[in-house]
Amino acid sequence: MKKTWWKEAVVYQVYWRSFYDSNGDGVGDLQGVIEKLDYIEKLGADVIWLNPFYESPDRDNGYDISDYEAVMKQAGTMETFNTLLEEIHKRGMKVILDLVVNHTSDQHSWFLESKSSKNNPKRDWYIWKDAKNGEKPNNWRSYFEPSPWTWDEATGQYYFHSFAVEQPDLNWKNEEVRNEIYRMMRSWLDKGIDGFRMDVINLLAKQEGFPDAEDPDHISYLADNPGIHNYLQEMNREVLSHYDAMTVGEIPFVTPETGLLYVDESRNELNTLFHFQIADEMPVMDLPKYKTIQQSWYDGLQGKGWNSQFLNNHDHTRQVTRYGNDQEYRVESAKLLATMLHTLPGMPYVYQGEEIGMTGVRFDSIEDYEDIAMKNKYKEEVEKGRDPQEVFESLLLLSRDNSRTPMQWHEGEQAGFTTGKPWIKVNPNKKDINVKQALKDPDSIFYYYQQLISLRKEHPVMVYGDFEDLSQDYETLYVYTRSFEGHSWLILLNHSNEEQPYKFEERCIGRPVHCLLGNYDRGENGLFNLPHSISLKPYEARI
Ligand code: TEU
Repeated sequence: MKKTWWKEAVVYQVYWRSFYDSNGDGVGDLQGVIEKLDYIEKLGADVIWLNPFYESPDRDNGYDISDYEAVMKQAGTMETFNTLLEEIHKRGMKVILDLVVNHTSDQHSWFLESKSSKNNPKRDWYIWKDAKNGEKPNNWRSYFEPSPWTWDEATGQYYFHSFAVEQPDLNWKNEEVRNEIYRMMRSWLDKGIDGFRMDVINLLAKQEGFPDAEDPDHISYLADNPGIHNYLQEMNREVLSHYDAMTVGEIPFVTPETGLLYVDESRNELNTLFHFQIADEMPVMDLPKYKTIQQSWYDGLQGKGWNSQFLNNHDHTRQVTRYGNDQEYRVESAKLLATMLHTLPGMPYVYQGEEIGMTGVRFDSIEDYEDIAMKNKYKEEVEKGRDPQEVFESLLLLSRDNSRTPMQWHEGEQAGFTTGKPWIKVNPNKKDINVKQALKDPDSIFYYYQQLISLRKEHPVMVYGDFEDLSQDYETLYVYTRSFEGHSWLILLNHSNEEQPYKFEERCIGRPVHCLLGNYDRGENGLFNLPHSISLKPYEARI
């Protein structure tokens, strides 16, 4: 496939409100990101993805935007953003912004106008429907609420929201809406940003007529509807094709077949995608399933489109807690997961704090949590009469706050995140897990990531190599090769807390190899011939 800068990049996700607070108000900010750019540069990341920092009432941590072209007070000012952009570029890095255009805030002036009367010129910018026999227009659920329909008393209609009540969906059928969004995108690109992470981008098109769902709890009816590819091709034609920008679509509920339609290079839509087959179908590590999902995406996209690799982000519990072992093998398993994500085909994403092995969190009470998804679900279930403690417990593992606690810079007050009171509590394990300590320890997870990232710069096999799984018969071992221009890498991963033997295939035995990187084996053995079998230590990873 054609070489491009973004295929070779490693992206570092900055959830700025939890990254570094420069002014002591308890919320991270863009100035804080500027002050920590040297840290990100030291890690070696090429691209920074910044979560939304636009003006917003902040009901869903910035994903409810009230002005796409202004900076939210807590984050800073447009001047701070301009400086940040300049400082990122000065260091040879790039930056992509979150594009949230499925919905706006209910405080956006467009929605306020739309809602003001049935004949307002912007009425059709959102999705309004009459009641059906005095009831809601259909039986659907929304992501964050029991129903996606909210009644507006003043104008006597329901409006539609895929997420919270405060996040009305835009009507993408309306050409004025599309043109206004394209104009806004161009204005950011003209400023010099390097691309977009596109929030739930496959939700833009809605099902014609909003028919009732057979299984209302399975909300896939919200996504991937007819018309979506016309919008994205139009967006590409009108905006993206005029810039050297990268795009990654957040695309829930797709398979490799439907996912390919978004990223097939010949279709001119998006560059790459986040699919959620792993996050949605694999609550804890299930390696055989993981391998099957990886294989199907590899087969589906091979030679046509580009994948992304991630196991956590601001919505998904930290990977070492969910898919590794955050207790006795925290360091080993964090390195193992990193080895895997950086050697599987696709762009690797590092979510802030992952590079020091930050873990999920368990606060004592629902009061300590901020996540609107969790809080709404808690309320809904408790109102049904369920036991509050039981509901609380059931929401802990996947609460989005698991990955939203402040970045742990050092062991002191508030982990060095803020001098004030943080908007969300710091994880009590800051004493053992923090940046200061990681930078002092040559064996730390941080330096392991640094090595992985620098290997990518030297070895195109890591980016463009063909993939072959050599471990279909193993439950807890993942062993595969990447091969490119006569050069082969062999990756061995033991996803268990017990030592595991692995037998090489006939064609591998005796081949000369050396260890490039490992979380136990540091390559001191030099060149050796592959034996018939080896034994991998708990959570051992080797390239
Ligand atoms: O997330 C959308 C979302 O909830 C899903 O993509 C989910 O992660 C996936 O289906 C797997 O279960 C985005 C943002 O990342 C999130 O923070 C926002 O709250 C949401 O959109 C609304 O803008």
